[in-house]
This record gives sequence, C-alpha cells and structure tokens, in this order.
Amino acid sequence: MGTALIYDEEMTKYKLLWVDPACKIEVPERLSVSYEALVRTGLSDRCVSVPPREALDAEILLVHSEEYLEGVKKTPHMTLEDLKEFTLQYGDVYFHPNIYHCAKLAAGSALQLVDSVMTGKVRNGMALVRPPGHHSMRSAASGFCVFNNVAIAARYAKQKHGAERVLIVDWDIHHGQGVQYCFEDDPSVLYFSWHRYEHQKFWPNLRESDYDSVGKGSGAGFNVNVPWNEVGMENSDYLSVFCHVLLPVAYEFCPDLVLVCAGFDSAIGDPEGEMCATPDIFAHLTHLLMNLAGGKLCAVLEGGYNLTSLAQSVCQTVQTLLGDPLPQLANLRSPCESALESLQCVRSVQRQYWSILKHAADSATTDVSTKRIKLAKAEEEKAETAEDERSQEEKVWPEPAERLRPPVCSVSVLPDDAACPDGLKRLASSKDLGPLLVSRIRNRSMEDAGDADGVATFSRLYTLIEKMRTNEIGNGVALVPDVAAAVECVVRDLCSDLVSRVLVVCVGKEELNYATADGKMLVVQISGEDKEEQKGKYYIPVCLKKGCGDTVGFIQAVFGLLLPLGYEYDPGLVLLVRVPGSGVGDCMWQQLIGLLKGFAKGHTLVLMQTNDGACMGPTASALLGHPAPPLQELLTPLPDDGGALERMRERLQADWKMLQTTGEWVC
Ligand code: Q9C
Ligand code: ZN
Repeated sequence: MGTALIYDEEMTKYKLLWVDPACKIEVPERLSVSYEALVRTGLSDRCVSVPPREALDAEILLVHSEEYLEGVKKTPHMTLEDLKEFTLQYGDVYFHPNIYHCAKLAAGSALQLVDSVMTGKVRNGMALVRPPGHHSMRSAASGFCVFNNVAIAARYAKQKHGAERVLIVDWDIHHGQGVQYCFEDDPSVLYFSWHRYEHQKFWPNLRESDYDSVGKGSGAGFNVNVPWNEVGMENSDYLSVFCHVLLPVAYEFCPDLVLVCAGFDSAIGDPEGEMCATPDIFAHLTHLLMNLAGGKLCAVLEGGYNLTSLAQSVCQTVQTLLGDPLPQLANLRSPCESALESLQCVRSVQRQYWSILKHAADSATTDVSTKRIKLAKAEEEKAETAEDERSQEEKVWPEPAERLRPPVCSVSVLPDDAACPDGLKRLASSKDLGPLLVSRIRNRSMEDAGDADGVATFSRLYTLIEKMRTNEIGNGVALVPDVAAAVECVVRDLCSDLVSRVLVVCVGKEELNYATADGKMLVVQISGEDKEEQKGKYYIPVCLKKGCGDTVGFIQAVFGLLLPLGYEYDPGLVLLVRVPGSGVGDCMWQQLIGLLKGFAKGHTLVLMQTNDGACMGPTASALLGHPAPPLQELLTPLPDDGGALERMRERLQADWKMLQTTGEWVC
C-alpha cells in the first residue's frame, strides 16, 4: 500500500502573458520547484508515479455549466486580445492558449488520484497540479482557478466509487468559495476551510466566508468556515483549530474519503497569506487526517506562492503520506487572542449540528460587545504596524529537520511462550544494565508481582527505550505481568537517564501513585472512574462516566485534551498503558496509537498486561503504521455525558494554553 504522486511537466506550460499585478505570483515554477524538491530528497522515488489524464467533459460537467465549459474550450484558439477580454469577466485569473489543456489535466489528475486510492492501488497520494481549483465556480473562473479540481473529484468519488461521505479539508489560506457553493446544501460532502478574512477585508471579500455560513437546508452544519481575522497565525493556532473543531467534527462525520485542498499559501513567507506557520506543520496536519476514512487521503495542490516555503511544505506533506516519523514541533506558543475568538465563534455556531461539540462553550457567555470592540482595535493596530514589517519574501525560518526512518519500525518484548505478531521484531537479548539499575529494579515490586524474569524484561525495556532515543527503533509493545508496577519502573528507573519528558497515556483505572509534580512526566489517564481528582499540573485524570467504551466521550478526550496537552508538553517518549478491563474498543485503541505517533518522533512504548494479549494484533498493526479502521459507531447518536469534560478542560486552561477555546476578551 503506497503513496501515489501525480505530476506532469505539461502543467508548467502556461503563464501570464500580460501585466497584471494580481496574477504575477501564479508562476510555472510553483510546480517545477515542488517536484524538483521531491526528486532531490528522494521522496518521489518512494512514491507510485501515476500519470494524469484529461478530465472528460462529462466529468467537468459534474460541477460546471455547459456554457462555461464551452467558453473555456474556445480559449486555445483565441488571440492575445481575445484572451485578455475573456479574462476580464472574471476576478484575479488569467487565460493562456494552453491553460484549457492544463485545466483538464489538473482535474483529471485529481480523478486519477481518487481512482488509485478508492480501488486500493495505493493508500493515499498527492497531485501536483496547475491551475488550482478551489475558487472556480459553476460558471466562472476565479483566483487563478479554471475547473474546480477537488469539487469534481468529490462528486466523482461519490458517483464512480460509491463514497457516501466525502470530507474536504481546505488548508489553503484563501476561502475556497467555489467548493462551498458547490456543496452548500449537500450533507454528503463536509467542507472545512480556514482562510485569511480580516473581517471581510481580504480577498475574495465575501460575507459568506465568515464562520456563520454553515450550509443550507439539509446541508446545514456541513460547511465549516474558520476565518482568520489577523495575519501572523502560527503552528499553535492551526493545531488548535484542528484539535478543537475540525477533528472532532470529522470523526463524527466518519468520511469514506478525505480530499485535501492542499494550498501552501498558509505557510510562513507566503506573500498572500502572511501567516507564520512553519512548513513542518503540514506534516502534522496531514498526519492528523491520516486515520480518517481508513487512511484514504488525496491531497491536491492549490495555492502557495513563496517557492521555498511551498517546496518545503509539499515535501513535508508527501513524506508524511509515506509514513515517515513526524518532526517534533518544539516551543509551541499559546494560540493568539484573535485565533481564540474565531475558534469560539465557530464552535458555538457549529455545536447545534455536531453532538461531539454539544457542550462547546457551555460556560462562556455570549455577551461580546465591549470586548469585541477592544479586540477589533487591537487587530486594527496590528494590521497597521504589519505594513512596515519586512516583506514576506525576505522572511527567514529554519529548514525543516531531517525525518529519518528508524532501521527497525516496531519491536515486541514478550514472554518466551508468547507469539510475536507479524511485522514486529522480537527483542530478545539485551545488554547488561549495570548493578545499580539492576538493584533499583529488584527493589521495585517486580519480584513481588511474581515475575521471576522481571529483571530480564526490564533490561530489555531499557534497551528498547535507549534504542528509541537513538532512533534505531521506532516503537514497541511489551507484555508485562503488572502494568502499574511496570509504568513506575519504566518512568522512574529506565527513562530518568534517557528522556527528559515522558507522556504517559493510561487507558483504564490503575493506581499510579508516585510523584509527578516535577514535570518529568505528564500523566493523562482516561478511565470510567468518577472519583479521581486532579493532582497538580502533571496528573490529569479524565473520567468518562460511561467508561472507555463511550466513543463520543473518548474522542472528545483525545482531541479536546490529550492531543493539545501532548503538543504543548512536547514529550521525548510516549508511554501508552492499557489497563485490563478498561473497556476501550479495538478501533478506538488503534486510532489512539495512530494519533499518538505525532509525538516524540513516533517513539511510543505500549505496555499491556500479559493476560491482555488478545489486542496484540490491532496494537501491532497500528504500531506498524497501518491506518485504523473508522469508528462507525459515531454515526449513530450516542448518549452524552453532560459536559463534564468541557468543564475539566476549562479548569485546566490556566496551566495548559493549548486547551483554550475562548478568547479572554470574548467571554
Ligand atoms: N495580491 C489560490 O491560492 N488575489 N488562489 C490576488 C494579489 C487572488 C489565490 C491578489 C488570490 C487567488 C488558489
Ligand atoms: Zn490560496
């Protein structure tokens, strides 16, 4: 199961033939530098090369009108003057004698990608195309776009491949109004877009790009707009919107296919976006979508006008699709006030449509008037001062770090009589631990727990952790006689010299009674118990009244708490602990393992109890990087737990800024 890459030099063969300041950034080099970067880094060689094809008339007509198609068809034969005139009826777009051909190839590339993914020829893929698509409308070109490549692909996936629900994630910095118009009243296509908006001052200056355009009729709730009202948004702002809006809604939607309007003008250095998110954020955005729809994800290029930033961002995206370890995002800042305001507005307007957001902003009042004015002033000031900042092209940022695949992906530490799952390597021998560590381990409860091989097991775990640190091994799973005792030993004795921050995720109720106040570990415990109290900043018990089998509650906990905490904490190792009888389902468990791979460069150690080996199969599959099966049960409404999680999240916001979803000035 590979990754498709679609590219054809032909799509570089059109350009602006006259002077138009609005269009001069849309150059053929956008495509060639992106592709050359993939070649140079060896990424293109690792992909399955799929040729584009021309979209057929019938396919273009899935989205566009006959009159419009007929009009565009005439452009190859027009004189320069005719082309200029044809162009004039539309906004911020240009035509060229070869653009019709390229536009057919661009749309056809998206269709080839959908075919490759939906037939199982590949798991996922990316199409590098020009012209882009998301601005073009039924009967109009717009914003460099001729045919709406992704909208056509969504209709095609439904019609030709029987996809019932398609999620479109538009992370380009412009609003894909063409996509919104296409699916506004259609509940089978969920369109998410974030975009530079500045209270309608930014192109395309549409009232309907604001957060309160949620879709129409039976499509209400299936259009999610996140307007950015300031420039300079950073990684933390993007991640907050993913964790607190897009991902919960997307999981509840349960798509059969994910299409990404992959524009990279939302990255640092872009002259259009003027945002500050670094190219490695796209590794995380991609990763966070890769466990939806059983991994079926098609990314189609849209914008991106800083050639350096664009090429780096494309590489980050493709490398993630290929399954390489994710870059660590160090020093995340708090989401900014303006982003929080957008987040709050989107959540409060969408909560009526999504049971997973039902309790969003429960305690926030809606009296925004005076505070809104204050924020507007601040935004205005920022907009003014932004003018004297140096131009986006001169912006500098560090090149993304290399993402090296470990020689061994996954290992197991098992009792001799337990079978090792396919694809995992059994960690058999290990080096001597030295007398000090051995005596430390002996003094722990291991031998009390009746494990004669305690020291042997823990010395293998020590080796495993050490080899994860040096990236010789990616991740691993261990069966131990007593998970609680094992966690303590691993964190206290084995990790202390090797990793400075350990994120312990414990699924199920288990007494983990040792000091956690120093920040060397952060414990997030998700269980069905209701009594546990939060002890300080670093021990966070999440109580699901209906237990870990409550999928809505679990998803809320994962996206609303666990992921934002993990991003803010930035661990060097993730320890995932499965307490027997926790009630967590296999699909949820696999999703969790998949999502946690975003931390600590993928270095996860799963601890399970010896008698709990039944879920070894799903665990191994997730560790090896296979996408988790979809959580179908989210499609049928489940009872909810009354907003206890939301209240907990609000309490924790003082310590953990990534948990914020409301602006200070707004509530
Ligand atoms: N200062 C895409 O990113 N406005 N289209 C240009 C120049 C139009 C962007 C104004 C931007 C269209 C696919
Ligand atoms: Zn754009």
